Amino acid sequence: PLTIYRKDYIAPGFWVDTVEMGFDLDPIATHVATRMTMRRNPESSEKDIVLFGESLKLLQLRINGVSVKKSSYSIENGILRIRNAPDELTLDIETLIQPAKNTSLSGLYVSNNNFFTQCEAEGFRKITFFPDRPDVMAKYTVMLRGDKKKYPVLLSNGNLIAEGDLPGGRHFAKWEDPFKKPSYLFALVAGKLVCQQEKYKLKSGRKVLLQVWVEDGNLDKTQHAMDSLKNSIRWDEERFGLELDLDRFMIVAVSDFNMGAMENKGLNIFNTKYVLANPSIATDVDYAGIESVVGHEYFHNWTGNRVTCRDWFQLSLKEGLTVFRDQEFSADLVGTATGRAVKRIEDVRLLRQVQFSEDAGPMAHPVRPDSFVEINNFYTVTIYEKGSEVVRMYYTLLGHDGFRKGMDLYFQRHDGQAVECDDFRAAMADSSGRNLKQFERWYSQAGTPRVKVESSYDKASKTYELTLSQSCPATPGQSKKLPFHIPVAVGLLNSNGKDLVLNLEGQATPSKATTVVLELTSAKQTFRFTGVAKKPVPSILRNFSAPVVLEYEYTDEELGHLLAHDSDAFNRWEAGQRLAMRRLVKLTKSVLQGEALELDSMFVEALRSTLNDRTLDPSFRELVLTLPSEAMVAEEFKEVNPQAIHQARQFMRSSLTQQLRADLLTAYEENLTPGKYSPDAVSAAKRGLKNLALSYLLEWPEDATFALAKTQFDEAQNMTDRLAALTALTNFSGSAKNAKVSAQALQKFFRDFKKEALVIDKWFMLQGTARTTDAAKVRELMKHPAFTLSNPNRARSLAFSFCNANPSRFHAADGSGYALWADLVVALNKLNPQVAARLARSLDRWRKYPKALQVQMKAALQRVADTSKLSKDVLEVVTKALA
Ligand code: HT7
Ligand code: ZN
Repeated sequence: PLTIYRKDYIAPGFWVDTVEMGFDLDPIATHVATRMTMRRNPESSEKDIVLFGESLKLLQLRINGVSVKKSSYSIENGILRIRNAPDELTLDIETLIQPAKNTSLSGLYVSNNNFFTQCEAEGFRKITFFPDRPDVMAKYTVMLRGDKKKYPVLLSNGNLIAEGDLPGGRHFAKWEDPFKKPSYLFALVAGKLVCQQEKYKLKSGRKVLLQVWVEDGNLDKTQHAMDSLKNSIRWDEERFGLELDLDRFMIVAVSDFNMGAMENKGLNIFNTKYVLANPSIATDVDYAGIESVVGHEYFHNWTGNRVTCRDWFQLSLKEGLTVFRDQEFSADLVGTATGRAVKRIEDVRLLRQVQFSEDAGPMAHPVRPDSFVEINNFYTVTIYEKGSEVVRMYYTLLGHDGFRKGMDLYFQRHDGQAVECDDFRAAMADSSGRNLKQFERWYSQAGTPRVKVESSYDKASKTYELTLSQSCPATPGQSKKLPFHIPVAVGLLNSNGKDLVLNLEGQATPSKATTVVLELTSAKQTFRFTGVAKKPVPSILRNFSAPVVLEYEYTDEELGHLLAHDSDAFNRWEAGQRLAMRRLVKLTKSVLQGEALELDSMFVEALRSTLNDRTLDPSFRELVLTLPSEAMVAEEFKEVNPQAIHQARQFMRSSLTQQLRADLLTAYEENLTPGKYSPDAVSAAKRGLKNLALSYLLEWPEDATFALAKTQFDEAQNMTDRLAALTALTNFSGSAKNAKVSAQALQKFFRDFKKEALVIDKWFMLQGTARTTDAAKVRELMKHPAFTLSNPNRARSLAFSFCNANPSRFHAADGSGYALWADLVVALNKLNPQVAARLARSLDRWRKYPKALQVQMKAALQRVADTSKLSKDVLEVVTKALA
């Protein structure tokens, strides 16, 4: 397949100023008429008009009203090229498309008889021939026509400027977007939908119309999305001085959607998963997800839409920055210091578990990639989550106000433009006067840097030295790395657990500072603290100040000290994770060597005192008690044995339960949240700790705790408690009688919620990740009438959850997991290449497994690679995995 390189960028040969579109909506054949005014770009080396198009039937092509002669244009490999065009022109194009046949969910498609579009990254070219690249920005006017009964609602970007009836039971709506935008932000929605709407007053006093559109029957599930939208609008005004620039802002929910949501100008389209919520169908995690995704898409209006990307290699310019903004939004909404830390811990957990693994595999790429085959494969955790960490490092280096100045300068310089990651870095550098040249390597070099720290204390001179050295492993196409500019936030604790006031030699530290940011820019550097009366315990990489792996030889005692006292809540949690990880690695080795398994009391007691510390927020206690996942443990091994890791972790969980039973029961009882459900942080935190305690309690086969879970399941007043109880019941390994009760609960759950698609997704997910579920069980579940691969949420709920989140079963020795994976990827490839390619990534790390598994994984990969009519999406993933 064709590889596209960043270095080959050339500016477009023609700019487009205005686009007028007319749609005659019909699921079988939609007629699209497009008129664009174009002018030559004198600065481009491209002389022709270059338009992209895919799966289109071209009906008409006219320049200034005259049909273009066959000899003046060509269509080859998805490119319509017109030669000898005048410098200024009006281009008319008519195309015919087939939305009902479009199962890729990119371009114009049909879901539950309604029309939706998804144009990012390159879906607009499935609607009409167009310079479908983000640096071509134009003003759009859109006329929608369709059957009034079937499609009573007709929406597009911007403002509604006309609507009315047409002959034959049809009607029209005309929309005008006052802002110029790239084609990937175009959207239309048509069908039977209803909305919750509200007039909202901006800080400036201007009133705007907010709407949340859903299918009939779902209006009782829109309030949280509406509240999240209002919170987002207010937050962007307050934190960044950014106002909503439209008079109308719409969110539409669709159940068939490839990703989470899409930031189309003024008409955000969302996966129902990130809109619909009420206490009986959505969990606390769902509520938090809705808040952050609504925020994310709204924040794109400035970081992505007003200032967009020059080309898709710059994707992290908008995505990394917008993830940083949505993370800060959620943290600010919780408000408390612990709440912020909890959010930070959750974000870092995702980064480490998924992005660090990506960075160590065959798809590793820089935050600003140098090449791709299929851009849809580059909507990755590296672009999003690592990209956000890169933005966060500016924030750490420049401080709160310094970062804000940088953002202000960025908008001042680039509003209305399509720019590069370098332009963002320049705004941060120029506004602060700091040299951020070396910082560029965070964009150009892939791989997770490792920072090794050594300490030495000199009693005579009362100095404490930290020597930091950095390295970065080779990644595909990048064998040697240059040093990064790494901010390492450090504090020192005395023997009472109190922070020392720091004096860093050669650096002016703010008076009374207890955390300093060391700037590591060379391969190796030593930092010296003076006036240190006694040997301290260092708290390094506070708040996870850089996306690196920190290596420091802490003793268990030091980790216990940090877990008990560190003023930096992130590192307090981190100390507990290090204690747990050390033991999980040791236990896994014991499993592999057939040795007896044991858990030491130091660790158990450290967790006991955290669990019982009522001065700590329940959400923080929950995180400390949550063991590193099996995937995280796997990262510690050169060769991974998923069953051994599973056994070791399960042993740790059941030993903890055995020893902490009384404490867990107390935590359970103290954190009940009777009364009306509220998703607020305090109540959610209580439920989180209570349900964690429940999941532990059921690790030890005992009728009494099983009954506790059963009662919670039967009496739950909300989905958080109901699902937690059902998960615990399903994973319980007790008597046959209990197993029957669990199975009945699972059936009841299905019956009670069979009309709620998002809940049925949970039902499949729970089974996909259940400890007893093997590939055969997944195949059986795939035959269930409620299962379909055509709906991405449903496919993810079973197939992805099994392949990505049930490692010990997926990696079964008989290769049944891999055979299932290959069947699924091949089946999905025909329906929806984007979703297929995501699933294809489950075998990225096949080289990390024992030989016997490697052979089977390689064969499965090869089987997929050899499939005929493989999409370039899947081909890129499996080719890179096999390379
Ligand atoms: N910017 C949006 C990305 C997106 C997307 C990309 C490829 C295919 C389908 C897609 N749906 C949404 C989402 C976001 O980051 O906000
Ligand atoms: Zn985004």
